[in-house]
Amino acid sequence: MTQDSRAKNSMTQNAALVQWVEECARLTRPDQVIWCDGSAAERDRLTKQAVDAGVLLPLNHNKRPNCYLHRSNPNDVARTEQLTFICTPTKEEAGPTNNWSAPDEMYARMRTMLDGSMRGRTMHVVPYVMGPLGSPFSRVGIELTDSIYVVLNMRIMTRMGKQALDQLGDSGEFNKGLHCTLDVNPDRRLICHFPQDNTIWSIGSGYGGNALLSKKCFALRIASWLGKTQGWLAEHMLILGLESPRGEKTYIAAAFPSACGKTNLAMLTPPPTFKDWKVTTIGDDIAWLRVGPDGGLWAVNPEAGYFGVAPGTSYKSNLNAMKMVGHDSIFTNVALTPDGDVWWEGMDTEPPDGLIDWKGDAWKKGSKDKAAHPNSRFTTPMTNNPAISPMADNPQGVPISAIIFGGRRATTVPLVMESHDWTHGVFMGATMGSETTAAASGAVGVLRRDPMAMLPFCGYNMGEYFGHWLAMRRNISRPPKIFLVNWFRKDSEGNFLWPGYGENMRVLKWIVDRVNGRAQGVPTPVGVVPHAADIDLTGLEIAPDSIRRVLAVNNSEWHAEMESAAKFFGTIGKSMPSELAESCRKLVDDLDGAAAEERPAASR
Ligand code: GTP
Ligand code: SPV
Ligand code: MN
Repeated sequence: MTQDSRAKNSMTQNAALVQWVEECARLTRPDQVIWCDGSAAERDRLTKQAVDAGVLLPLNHNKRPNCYLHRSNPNDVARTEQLTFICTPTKEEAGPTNNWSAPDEMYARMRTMLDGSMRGRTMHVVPYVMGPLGSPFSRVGIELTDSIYVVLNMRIMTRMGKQALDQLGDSGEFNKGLHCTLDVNPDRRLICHFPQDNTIWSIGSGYGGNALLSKKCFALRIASWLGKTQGWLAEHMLILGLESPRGEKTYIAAAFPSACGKTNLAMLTPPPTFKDWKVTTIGDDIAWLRVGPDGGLWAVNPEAGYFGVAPGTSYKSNLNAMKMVGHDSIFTNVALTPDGDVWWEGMDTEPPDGLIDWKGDAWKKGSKDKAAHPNSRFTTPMTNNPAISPMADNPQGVPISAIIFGGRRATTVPLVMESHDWTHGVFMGATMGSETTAAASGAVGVLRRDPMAMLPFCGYNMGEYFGHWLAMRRNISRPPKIFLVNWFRKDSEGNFLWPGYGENMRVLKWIVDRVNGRAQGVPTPVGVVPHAADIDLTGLEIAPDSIRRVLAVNNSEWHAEMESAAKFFGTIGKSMPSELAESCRKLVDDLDGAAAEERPAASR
């Protein structure tokens, strides 16, 4: 870097940072390099530029002030797991659940594609902090990107701009993210992580988790590895606060796979009979957890905004989400109404005449194609959320009393159950399964093992990850209780047995009561499951048969479940902790024992 260009950069004196930006610019050859300061003036300038370039479409500012619609390339509407790599020195470090490539080979391959790739474009330097400013949890990242859409989303999703450079100071410890849109061709799309270098290179996609490098790439894949080496956890978890009518506060973290209800649970509106309960949101997608001075587990949300699933969001299902996307939000791949507003499947209103679909084409009522893409999203600052917790920005985080794991399961898994202890809780998380959703490209509705909802996001060997979870217990003297939930169990006609959404408050109350030793449950081999009478169902119209079925533990289903879990454990190889394989065997024995007990005397 020349004396001259250093003098021109008034934003930072950080030599390591300036040198790295120079290096990336020499490789990609942008026409200009702009350092983002995060100011409102900068946002306005970039927004205008994006509108002029057709990247953003202004919505009706009377109906939805400061809101914009972005349509991505139809080949680029979800994360692409098959094109996502963990590049560690050995394949073993990435483990059998990740795509792996040797770092040198991947750098070389990508360097060829990045050579001169930003010619005619602007490189934006986006400094950001993950976690509350000044928090011991927080980490700084820098994303270099040629996409204005990415910059504007990063501005909402993170604490972005000068504040990040101030927090970084002279330190060379920052995540180095390089993102180049190229020509949005799936053949030239790669999302690559180099944990040992704290580096992410992402090319060929402009969408969500592929391109907003702060999110899944840094805050989960790289951070999970940092957590492993530094003794903390980076998880695909929402964080919520619950306040009982008596003022008792409980904080809960919950891991569900993509598009399985984190955003909805994080900001749920309790049903009328629970109106004196308060639910507040700390985070809706990612939690960083560490052991506090009190020996408990404390969590922060590293993000500052929500990148939420639009379809299914309505005043009825998620009032707070509808309110928060009323202004200052970016919508991606939703449908456009003739009066310049947004629409998606599952909204409260019928689709109006003259609707334009997510691709920009006229959409006809009754069409078999969706008007909004199933993975269409809103980007909204967390400060828009009417239910935001006063603790959302707390540098110390919040103390977690319960951890919930959950998947999308039509069968087998009851509405809720509690683990017997930490190891069993880790086992519950590790054996979790879920049906795939539109959040990643590929088939939807296919059951797969998705341990801790981290299958696509763990930046190192999954067996080591399980080991890290088990080992964390040694440092936690006051461990949270661990639960498994399932909002998605269905009857034989394919209808959900449980109404979900706000009604999930009833399950949260049982969990809070269990944490405080106040609620009953039935011990079963798979966990402690409430009786229908143990869950507060006042004011809920639900058939007694439905509640019985949603809570049922079926022995043969669980045998099949454990067979599948054991098979999955078998694929992990020698890093698989023996305690968990042992838990699996013990559970099968217990199931056999329970079945023998249940058998009527006559058949014995
Ligand atoms: P990511 O942002 O991809 O990580 O997703 P998420 O886990 O935050 O999921 P989200 O809350 O956005 O919900 C995904 C989909 O599941 C939406 O279409 C919701 O309407 C639906 N959903 C959420 N909660 C429930 C529930 O309790 N029951 C049912 N049946 N559907 C739900
Ligand atoms: C997810 O898929 O879990 C998301 C959306 O939260 S994305 O940012 O695309 O990863
Ligand atoms: Mn997610």
